[in-house]
Amino acid sequence: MFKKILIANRGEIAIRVMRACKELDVSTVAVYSEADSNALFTKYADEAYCIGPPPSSRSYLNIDAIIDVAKKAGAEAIHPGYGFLSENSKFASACEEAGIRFIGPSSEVIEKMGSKITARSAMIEAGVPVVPGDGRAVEDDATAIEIGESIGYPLMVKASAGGGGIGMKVVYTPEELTRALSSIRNVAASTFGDSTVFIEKYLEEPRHIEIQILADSHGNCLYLGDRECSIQRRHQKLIEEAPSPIMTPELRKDMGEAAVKAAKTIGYVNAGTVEFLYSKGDYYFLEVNTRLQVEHGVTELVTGIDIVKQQLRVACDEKLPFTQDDIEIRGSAIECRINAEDPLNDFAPSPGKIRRYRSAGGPGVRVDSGVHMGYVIPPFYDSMISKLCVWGTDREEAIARMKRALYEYVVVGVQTNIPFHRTVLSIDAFVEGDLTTHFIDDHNVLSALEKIAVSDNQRCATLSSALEDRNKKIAAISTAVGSYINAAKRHDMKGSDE
Ligand code: MV4
Repeated sequence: MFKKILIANRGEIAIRVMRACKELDVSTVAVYSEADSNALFTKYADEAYCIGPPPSSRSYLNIDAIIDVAKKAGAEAIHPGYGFLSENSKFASACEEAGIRFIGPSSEVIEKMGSKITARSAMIEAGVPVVPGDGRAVEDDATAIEIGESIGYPLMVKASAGGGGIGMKVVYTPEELTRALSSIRNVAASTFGDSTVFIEKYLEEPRHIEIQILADSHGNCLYLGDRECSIQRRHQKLIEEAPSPIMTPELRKDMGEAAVKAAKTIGYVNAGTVEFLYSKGDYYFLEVNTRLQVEHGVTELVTGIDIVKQQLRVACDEKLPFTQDDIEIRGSAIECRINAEDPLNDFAPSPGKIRRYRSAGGPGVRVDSGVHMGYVIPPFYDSMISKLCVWGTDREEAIARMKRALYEYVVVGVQTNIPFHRTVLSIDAFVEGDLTTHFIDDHNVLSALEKIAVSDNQRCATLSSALEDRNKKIAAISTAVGSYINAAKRHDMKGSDE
């Protein structure tokens, strides 16, 4: 095992990786921006180095500065977390050239999967189903119209370098197609520096289902089951779960084996995710995420496997300690991403000081966070405060636990999307597992949310004013126990016989 690694990330995921290091007795090196000098992850690390000013372009994306620190500190490997440089093939190759292990797949694999056209053709080669379409780059309008005719409308025009919902457009008629092509080309050229586009059939109300894979450098590759991530807003996932409510042992085996075939075909090593769209009984390859994902925790809860520890093991060429037959899916896990954002103001980020904070706990609850009471959320990065995960023996218990955990969670000082989660969990279609990527629009979640958010805000205001008055001690206790203390009916039995 490595003696020391650098974590090229911040917040909860930096802590998540360092927790695995602590258990494996690996020393940790943090890098941080000037905005994060007091953040928890810098204190959790054994060593921490400031690498630049707050904007990520000048700190968390500064490849040279990070490699310099790794060399200076004697780190043998770098874990990139998610986001930032995690899927940057230039970063992976810079590590390789500096003699530092990149904890992830090779730079070639990252680069190959970064192009949707290359990824798509690799999947066809592996025999994995892809969305009906034309895998070639579209050069001119006449060819596009021909391709459109053969696939049938509606279509989706996608940038080959696209990601995060940027560089794609739905097209319903041939008239719209030419305009969509040039608009996506322009967006792709300015955002990704690559104007290559291709055309696929548009799937109207799919589910987003992904397979977690794990591969070592000895040719062993296995799948750790599935996750469903259909509940998302503007390409931001908000609720994820494992397994998908529609999953059967047969479908899991089918999709899992497809994902493993895909991974073996491209020479994948380390943890990764193969994303699929699922529609009307069929599944179609979408893309490969060559990193540890935000939602890996729900897979850990249902498999009992610590994915980050396995990432470290396979990165130093150890063999996977289990086979596919050892992998069992037990119970059901759900994750709600708790973000500092205002659900009553179009989910605008709500940075600032967390004045009172108490996370949920108790049976089956896992919270991964990088914050604490008194912490000031900086405005420069994403707005995630924590990942609230629950496990239950079945989906019904997991939902009940998540509702209970959301009830316990207290955050005062910044707005959060907790009311959003409470709303979704109260919708019958969610409870029935009837999910699609259009769930939020289809079920009027945002209008139902308004009522819940207003009443939650009142609860927070009561708690927060109690904190200001002379009765500080009681207020402190009630924060420690949670705002729900205000909801309890209290009876004084003094003087009665019992
Ligand atoms: C699609 C699609 C429907 N048909 N491709 C969104 C992110 C990008 N990586 C691919 N995406 C989609 N591709 C075809 N041919 C619908 C989406 C999509 C989506 C996919 C997964 C999760 C949420 C989504 C929300 C809107 C659209």
